[in-house]
Amino acid sequence: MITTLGVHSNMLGKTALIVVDVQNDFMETGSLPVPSASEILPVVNQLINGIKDRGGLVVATKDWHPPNHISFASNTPNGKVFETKTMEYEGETFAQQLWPDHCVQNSKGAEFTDGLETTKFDITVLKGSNQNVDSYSGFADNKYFEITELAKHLFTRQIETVIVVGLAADYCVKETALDARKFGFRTILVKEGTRGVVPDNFDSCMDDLRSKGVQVTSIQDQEFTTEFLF
Ligand code: VGL
Ligand code: ZN
Repeated sequence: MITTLGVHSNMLGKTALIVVDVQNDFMETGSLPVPSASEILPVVNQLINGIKDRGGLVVATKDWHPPNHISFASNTPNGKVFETKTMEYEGETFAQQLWPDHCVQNSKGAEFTDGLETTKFDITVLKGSNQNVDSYSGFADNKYFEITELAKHLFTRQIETVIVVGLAADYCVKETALDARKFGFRTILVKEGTRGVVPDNFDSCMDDLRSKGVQVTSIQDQEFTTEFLF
């Protein structure tokens, strides 16, 4: 690994960027559109290049559902998109929000969106593949039946700081950031690098994350760019 002298050298290699679910189905023309999703792309790419150039790890997640997934309204009798249903699996009862079919394994909608710097990704973590339980976080399913290999990769690399961006702010980005905190990482969310399914809830979502120990920052913040980008 290349190291440089000076104030930045203490972070080299210790930072991971997690790019959450920047997939066609979450873009404006996708099946589960996040308003203004494509606006995040320049910021996400800047972070991918910046973190990568400085020896950090770049990880992407993909929502990766089988066609019969529990979260699809089409798989629940009388299920309506956006309503919440009570589900049961492995003796646990839980609320499950219903969604349009999205990110079906190997479909076009599940592909990373054009314009994303995917060649820089070190690792892609798939989630949501268990038919019976949803997985918003890149670290684990919503009921913690199983964790993904994401934490193992971060621990193997002795990552200390995790920067989270992607889609959607109010679901998968939020839960990924909260789990990053729970797994012990300093966790930073770059607000220009994410958008919410429900834009009106964006500010309260950021407040909630802050109250739980996630640092919410701006790509304009000098302290942030000095530490991680330049
Ligand atoms: C997501 C809803 C359902 C997300 C994934 O990536 O935020 N939201 N599946
Ligand atoms: Zn999903």
